[in-house]
Amino acid sequence: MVGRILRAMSGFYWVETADGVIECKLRGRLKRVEQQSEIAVIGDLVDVEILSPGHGAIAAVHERTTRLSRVAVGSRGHKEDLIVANVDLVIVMVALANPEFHPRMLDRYLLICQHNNLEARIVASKADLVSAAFAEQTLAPYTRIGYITQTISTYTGQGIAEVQSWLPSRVSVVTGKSGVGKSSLLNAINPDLALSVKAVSTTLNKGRHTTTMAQLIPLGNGGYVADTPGIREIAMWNIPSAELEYGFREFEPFLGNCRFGNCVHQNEPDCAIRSAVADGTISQVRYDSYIRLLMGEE
Ligand SMILES: Nc1nc2c(ncn2[C@@H]2O[C@H](COP(=O)(O)OP(=O)(O)O)[C@@H](O)[C@H]2O)c(=O)[nH]1
Ligand SMILES: [Mg+2]
Ligand SMILES: [Zn+2]
Repeated sequence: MVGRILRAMSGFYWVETADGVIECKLRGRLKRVEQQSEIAVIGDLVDVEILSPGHGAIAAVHERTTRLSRVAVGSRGHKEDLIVANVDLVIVMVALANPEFHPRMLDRYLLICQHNNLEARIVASKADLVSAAFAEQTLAPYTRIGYITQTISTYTGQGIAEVQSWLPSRVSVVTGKSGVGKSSLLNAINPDLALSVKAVSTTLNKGRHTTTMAQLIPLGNGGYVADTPGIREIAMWNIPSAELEYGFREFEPFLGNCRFGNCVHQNEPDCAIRSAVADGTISQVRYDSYIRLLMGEE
């Protein structure tokens, strides 16, 4: 029987099958195979053998179409830390206010998606706290380079139906810094979820980390969504500096046009990227993000 892993914890996997959700462990022989990355993660399609009602074993993991991963902290790119398999869409959430909008964080998430070859769309939340003009101006650098964006408010309901229309028949991941309203959005989309929504701590304006574990939620329309842990986990992702430029999709037409083949577009002469920034073809905000990431800054 084929199923999809919805949740994984301490060697147990909850697999959605035609017979309902089955609690599984891995077959011994799967565990013995040396792996470059996790053997099974949420989103994986697996073959399940039923052992007793509601219990089974994962006998095989199907080949993954896509993966959302980061490099394990400290290992400098040697071990892949896979978060979700078979992701079709990443919804990157940013708040327009409270916490204050920072392009750096958004660019970091977009970079991760670009690097994993995953489609990313941007949801800008808490539209009720800002003017429509501010929202539009904030998103302009992204719509201009082809990102689909949606401004929402879970308080007024603005934009929720649009985001909902993205979800059927695909696996989506909702990601973004803690406190931007991920759980609120998922609750608005599917009130049955009743995910916990915690107040943003006002002292530091740093969202609290309330979602502890990623899980895939079946929406009943062939769609699944995962509410992934926020910034602490995924923002540690480390991309080699030579590969950073590929994470910025608007750089692509200019790559290869610099005087030096190994140009990192920082202060080399005759740099095609820097001249595109100078004439406004590439946005200064995005270029600044690139430089910060190049310098290894948070
Ligand atoms: N003003 C405003 N606040 C929101 C909105 N959506 C969520 N919030 C608040 O933002 C805080 C964090 O929400 P939560 O869904 O827990 O964020 P998460 O950490 O990303 O899951 C809570 O206090 C919510 O009430 C919104 O559309 N407008
Ligand atoms: Mg949450
Ligand atoms: Zn250059």
